[in-house]
Amino acid sequence: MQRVRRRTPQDFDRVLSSMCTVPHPDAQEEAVRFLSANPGDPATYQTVAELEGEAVDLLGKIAGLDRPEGYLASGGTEANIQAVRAARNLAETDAPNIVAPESAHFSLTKAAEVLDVELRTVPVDDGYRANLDAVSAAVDADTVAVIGVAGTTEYGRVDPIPALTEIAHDAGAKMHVDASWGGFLLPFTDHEWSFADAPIDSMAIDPHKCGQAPVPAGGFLARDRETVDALAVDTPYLETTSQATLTGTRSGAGVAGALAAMEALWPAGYRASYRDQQANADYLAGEFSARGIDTVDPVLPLVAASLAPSTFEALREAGWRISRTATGELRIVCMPHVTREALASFLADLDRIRS
Ligand code: 0PR
Repeated sequence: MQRVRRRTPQDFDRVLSSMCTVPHPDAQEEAVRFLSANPGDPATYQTVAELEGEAVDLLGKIAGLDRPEGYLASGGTEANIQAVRAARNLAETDAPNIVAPESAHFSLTKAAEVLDVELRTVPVDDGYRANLDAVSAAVDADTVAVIGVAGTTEYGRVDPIPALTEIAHDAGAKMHVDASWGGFLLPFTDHEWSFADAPIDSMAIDPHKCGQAPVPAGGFLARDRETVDALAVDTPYLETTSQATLTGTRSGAGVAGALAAMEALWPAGYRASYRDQQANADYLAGEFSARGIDTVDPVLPLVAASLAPSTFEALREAGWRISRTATGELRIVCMPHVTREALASFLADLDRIRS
């Protein structure tokens, strides 16, 4: 019998700009056991469906919601699309729009395009957070949702969620929080971001980012059943007669892996990770500043700094997997796999290149 050739996946040693990370080992093992179960057909695959319920309950705990509705999505992109879709389906307008800060993830551009909703992006303030006056000016009677980001992709900033929620609800729109990246860090900070901090309607919160779960595991949470019902379509020939997810067949691995990671790490493990990640980001920002490099203060464990394009390219050549913000700054995401030693070695390469 011919054997399958084993390929070695890239290791994480020099990956500094990704929002994925090494999963918790037990979560990885658990994920493999559920690779063929399909939570998209919960009446047939009952075990994995139960696990999904438990995972949503735990996500609710993390996000400050007692009786959470929702499901495990493929990632933040799907959760954001679904939030916009639910808001559009519940609203009564022929010309729906959504309002989001320009710092919002590009998945909202996809959402607007596939759902035929107008995306109104508004400027951020000097601190890279949604400008409230600009949001107020952009909403109108056709606004179906306002989006705030709790942990932005480029600078790790947290939008003023309670104030945005007020603007959204005053306009008769839903409030969606994109905590895809920040959701597993923010419970250990003083930021106001969660269902407990403001009457938000829905949230994206991804176990496969800072939740240290295997990919794919995103989280879509809603305060009310109505939001999930607005997404349901009939599935006449399945054992389960309706489906609210965007994808059909889904990976049971995502569900089982996410639950295992959250059971292992919530809350003490995540708190310890957050502290280490933030300490690493503060260290890196301090080292950049000491070298006279303009650095954006890391509110969450994400450091942006101005580097000459030639230096950036030389670091890439040296094997570092790094990326840039839209305005060209180096961007380093201090995920759990990014160690102090790796950062020190990165700085040594930086010094060698700049000397
Ligand atoms: N919302 C926010 C705030 C995000 O940062 C991201 C992903 C998403 C939504 C979308 O999540 P999914 O990619 O799970 O659908 N931000 C990362 C980024 O664009 C995604 C990523 C992850 C990119 C790992 C590269 C990588 O190696 O940078």
